[in-house]
Amino acid sequence: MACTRGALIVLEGVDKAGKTTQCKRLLEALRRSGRPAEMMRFPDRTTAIGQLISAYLEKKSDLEDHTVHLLFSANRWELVPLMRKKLEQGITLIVDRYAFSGVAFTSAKPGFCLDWCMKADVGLPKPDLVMFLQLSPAEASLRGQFGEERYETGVFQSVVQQRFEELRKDSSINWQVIDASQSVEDVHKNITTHSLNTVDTAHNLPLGELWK
Ligand code: 2DT
Ligand code: MG
Repeated sequence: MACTRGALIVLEGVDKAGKTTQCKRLLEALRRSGRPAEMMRFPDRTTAIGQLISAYLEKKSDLEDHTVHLLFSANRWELVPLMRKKLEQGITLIVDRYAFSGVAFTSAKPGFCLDWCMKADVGLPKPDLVMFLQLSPAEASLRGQFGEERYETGVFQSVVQQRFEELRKDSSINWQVIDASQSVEDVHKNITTHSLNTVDTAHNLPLGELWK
């Protein structure tokens, strides 16, 4: 076989959509089916840059808005060599948030356009599949209160939701919208179907570059 790379699979969505739960379920399902897979999440709060981001999200520090945007992007770039290595080894990566969250969250702030926000992430490894877990603000609020971190308010999240909608118009990305109001099991089945198709076709395709 000429090429046996893993697939780059991203889960996106607003808070409370169930991304983390579904990433874990998908990881188990892929492994059970004999397909090597690992999970990653952004921000990765374990690196030096990630710790700056984490303190900002926990409101232990304040950072200028452009600066924090670039830190989120740098936090992805610093993991690119590792991501490429794993993908080349045939490991599928399941990623909890990626550049789409980066753009949706920053561009929900006053004075930021989608275009500026996308620039720093141009050229990142391009996901083979981006599943957007769709949940209305009304349904999200039924799942309980937001937490204490920055950005965790209903008003901000609804602007984020609109920005994601704009990003989903980009047909160069393989977006799949998943109805996250279904049961955990049904969402899982849906996500697994899309992912298996993607893993089994990615082998023959070169890894692309995001937004290029
Ligand atoms: P978690 O709750 O999933 O840890 O996310 N965010 C995330 C950004 O503003 N920019 C980014 O590039 C990324 C990846 C979304 C923490 C918060 O960080 C936001 C929620
Ligand atoms: Mg959170």
